[in-house]
Amino acid sequence: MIQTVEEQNITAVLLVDFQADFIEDQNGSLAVAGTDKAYVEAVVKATQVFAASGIKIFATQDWHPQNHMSFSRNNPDTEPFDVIELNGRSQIMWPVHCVQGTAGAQIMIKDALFEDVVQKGMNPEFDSYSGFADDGDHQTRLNNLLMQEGIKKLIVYGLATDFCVRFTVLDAIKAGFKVQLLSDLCRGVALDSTVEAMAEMRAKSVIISSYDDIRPES
Ligand code: VGL
Ligand code: ZN
Repeated sequence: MIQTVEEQNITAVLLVDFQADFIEDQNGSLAVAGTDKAYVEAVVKATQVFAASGIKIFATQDWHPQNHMSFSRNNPDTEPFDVIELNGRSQIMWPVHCVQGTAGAQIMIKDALFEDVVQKGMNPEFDSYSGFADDGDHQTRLNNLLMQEGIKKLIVYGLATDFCVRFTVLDAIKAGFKVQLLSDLCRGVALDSTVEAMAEMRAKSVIISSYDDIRPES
């Protein structure tokens, strides 16, 4: 529960990659299991309630060029979900997803609800699961933006628990933010990596709760 005005001012929601290509209900190209209509409605509703309560809402958006190296299509002799060595790192080969300007890249909540949307994954050479920085250590706008707004605590949910939520949350902790993860508003790509991601976040003092635990009065 957010109890005081002070707490409300330093707390923001960070909605991670809630985009059509990650959503079954939208026939997304990289649809995450369990992203059905009920899931989508729950995320939309929760975000509306947070916004109505005066909490600022920020979002990240996976925003790849056509030639992004994380796409299996751009790496000869690979299939989606293969893992290959690329520039000295291990890289999962993803189906083409969240291509800049396409319907699949769209966030499933109207823009007006967001204070700001931070795009990531634009450099074709680097993947960027984290909303804060890509695999080449190039920072996005996110940290400066949150600092400027005086944000100290983030309520995080979205997609996918074991990839972009996980690495965004871990970078948020590293940057000194308190993080509360709403696990009922997240879905993961695979069960084992989702279990691992939850354990890793919990070990870094991320508060794990459900939306019902903190739902503002409405
Ligand atoms: C994501 C895989 C590739 C995510 C983004 O949002 O979790 N996963 N790109
Ligand atoms: Zn991506």
